[in-house]
Amino acid sequence: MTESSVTGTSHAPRCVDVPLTATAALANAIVDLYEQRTDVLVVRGALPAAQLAPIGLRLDAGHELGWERPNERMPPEDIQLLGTDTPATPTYRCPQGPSLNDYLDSAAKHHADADQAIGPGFDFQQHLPQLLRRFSGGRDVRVPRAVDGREYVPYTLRRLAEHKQIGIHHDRHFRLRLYEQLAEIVDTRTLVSWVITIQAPEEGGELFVYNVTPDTPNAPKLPNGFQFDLAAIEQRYGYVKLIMQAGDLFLLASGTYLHRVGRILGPRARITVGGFLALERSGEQVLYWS
Ligand SMILES: O=C(O)CCC(=O)C(=O)O
Repeated sequence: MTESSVTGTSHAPRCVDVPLTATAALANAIVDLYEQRTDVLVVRGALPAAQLAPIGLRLDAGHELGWERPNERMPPEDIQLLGTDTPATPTYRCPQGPSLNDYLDSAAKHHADADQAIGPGFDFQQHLPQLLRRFSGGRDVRVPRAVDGREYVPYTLRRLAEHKQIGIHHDRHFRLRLYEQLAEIVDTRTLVSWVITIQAPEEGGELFVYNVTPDTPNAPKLPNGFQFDLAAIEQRYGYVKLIMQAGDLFLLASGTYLHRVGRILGPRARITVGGFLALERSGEQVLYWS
């Protein structure tokens, strides 16, 4: 379900929300996100919910799976991750984001953790590029490698337990040291987040996307000067609120628009698989990583 809120003169971000069966006309959706013809694309039933359900239950129950907790020191934002212990974003453990070397070391050490936790019943390494290719305008879709041949993390599993959330932020990350190589070869006008819900929570966990970018003049901030003032943003700017079910995919121009994930209510965790993607400058390929 999508709800749009228009505030004053600020329109809501442009959202396309369709079932997988209606995506034939969206073959160039990734370019549309870059060109700001669309800001969020939601594809309902992108992966079969029935096959994801047992995976969600197992991931939710599996306390022994070795989830990483890079935001542990900020309890409301204490997301759990499998697939890396050094994610490709700023975290409370590493506010400037990791170095490329640390990220790639972790990728080599932990990339099998996510596949193992899912088990043999579903092969994300096979399904993800197939799914993303539907929106790539015929471009090949692949995981990047560093110049020394090391591979980036293809995807991460994320668990948000009761009372956890992802606070308001944008992903204008190409200035981080981690991206010293990728920023040379991809189109850095934006970055696209892709997220598929494996298990939806009972309540909460919605995706909110705001018509506010890192360049919006005087975007409201808290007195500390760096955190965004959510209440003021919701009052002044249009936004969309998206409720995702198991199997739903979204693509969001997350390098451009502020967004957040609502607090989880109820004991069932929100479990997702996700990462980023970007168009190569040459226009030949789409690169995806997490
Ligand atoms: O988990 C989500 O739905 C959003 C993830 C997110 O905030 C991001 O990709 O930047």
